[in-house]
Amino acid sequence: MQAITRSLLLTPTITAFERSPDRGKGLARDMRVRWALEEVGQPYDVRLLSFSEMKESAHRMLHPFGQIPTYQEGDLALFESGAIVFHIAERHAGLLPDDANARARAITWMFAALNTVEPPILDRGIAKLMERDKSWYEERLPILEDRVRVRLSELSNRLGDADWLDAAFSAGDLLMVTVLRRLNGSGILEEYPNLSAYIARGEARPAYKRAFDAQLAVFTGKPHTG
Ligand code: GTB
Repeated sequence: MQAITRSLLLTPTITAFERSPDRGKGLARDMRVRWALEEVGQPYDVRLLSFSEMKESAHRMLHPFGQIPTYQEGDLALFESGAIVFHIAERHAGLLPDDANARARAITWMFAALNTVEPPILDRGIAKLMERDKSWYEERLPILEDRVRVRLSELSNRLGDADWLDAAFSAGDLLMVTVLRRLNGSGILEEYPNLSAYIARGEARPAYKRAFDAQLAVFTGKPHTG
C-alpha cells in the first residue's frame, strides 16, 4: 500500500537524448527504462538533454559520467539503466516474480544481459562507429562479430523454444531484448531464428510499443498520442 501511494504521488522523471543519434530506432538506453515504466503502468516525465547539457555540472550531479538515462523520483536520483530498471521492478509488480528463487533467477538474467551479452555487442558497435578509418578495422570486425556469435549461440541454446528466459516474462527479458536489438541491421541476429522470434515477442508487448512510440515521437517532433 505504501509503495502504491508513493508511486501515485511521485511521478518519476527520466532523461533522454534531445536528438538521439539512432534517429528514433529505440536503441538508446532510455528505451529500456521507458519500457519498464510502461510494463508496470507507472506514468513518467521525460527531460530531454542536448549533448552539451549532459556534460554540464548540473547534470553531472545526477550522472557522474554525463550520460542518459537518469531517473528522479522525489529525492531519489539514480543513473545506470540496469539499476533504474531494477529499482522499478522492485517497487512495482510485474517485472520480477514473487517466488524468491524465480526472482533471483530473473535478476541473474538482468546481470547476464548487461555483463555477459551486452559487452561484445557494444565492442562491435564501437568499432563500427569509431574505428572504421583504422588500418586494422577490416581485420578486427570479423573477430568482434565472432565473439558476438559465441554469446548468441549460447543464449540461443539456452532459450531453445521457450518464450522467455525463465518461464514468465521478467526484467531479465526486458534487458536482454533491448541488448539484442543493438544488433538490428547487422545480419547476425538472423542466424539465430529463436532469438529473432524472442526479440519480436518482446517488441510485440503493448508496453514495449508505447515506450517505442514515445521515444520515436521525440525524434519526429510529432506529439505522442498513444
Ligand atoms: N551503462 C550506462 C547505462 O546503462 O545507463 C550507459 C549509458 C550510456 O551509454 N548512455 C549513452 C550516452 O549518454 C546513451 S545510450 N551517451 C552520451 C555520452 O556518453 O556522451 C548509448 C547509445 C547511444 C546511441 C545509440 N545509437 O545511436 O544507436 C545507441 C545507444
